[in-house]
Amino acid sequence: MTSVFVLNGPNLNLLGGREPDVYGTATLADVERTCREVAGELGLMVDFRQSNSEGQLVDWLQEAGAEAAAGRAIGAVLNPGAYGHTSIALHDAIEGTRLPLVEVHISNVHRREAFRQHSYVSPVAAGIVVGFGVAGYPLAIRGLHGLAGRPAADPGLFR
Ligand code: CA2
Repeated sequence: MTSVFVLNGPNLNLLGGREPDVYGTATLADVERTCREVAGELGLMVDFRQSNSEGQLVDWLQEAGAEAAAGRAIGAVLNPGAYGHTSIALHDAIEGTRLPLVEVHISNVHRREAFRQHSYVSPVAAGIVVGFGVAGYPLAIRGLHGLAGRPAADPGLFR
């Protein structure tokens, strides 16, 4: 069975606790459940992970890239958290493995502080889902599934 990786970066383990006005009240366990439901509808398994460590996320992106290259995964949904705004290493891991990836941010980062309005992940993402709350995760899985099988060199263009 084909899988989809859903990777979460720093502090997303805190979801559902503080800052409900920004991030809502759903926990990361709730997000995982929703991802499994939508992936199940699409005939996909979910590999759902969270880490506060940049290097761990790089390792997981490389693993997801190898699984995608082998045809065992359709790619990854990534909420990079704050590393999206800072990490060239995440950018390089995605680009270097040609991993089909959809970037998710729960909040609309473009309505927030200037430092959240740049992403090192976006230029190497096939698609971006921003500002829909945790509903962005199932949207991203559906979007990635819709892109699956398109040429890797042109993953983001619909013709
Ligand atoms: O909107 C998003 O999904 C973010 O990736 C969330 C990150 C933030 O640094 C990005 O700019 C946008 C923060 C992760 C969640 O942090 C929490 C902190 C306290 C309580 C709940 C979540």
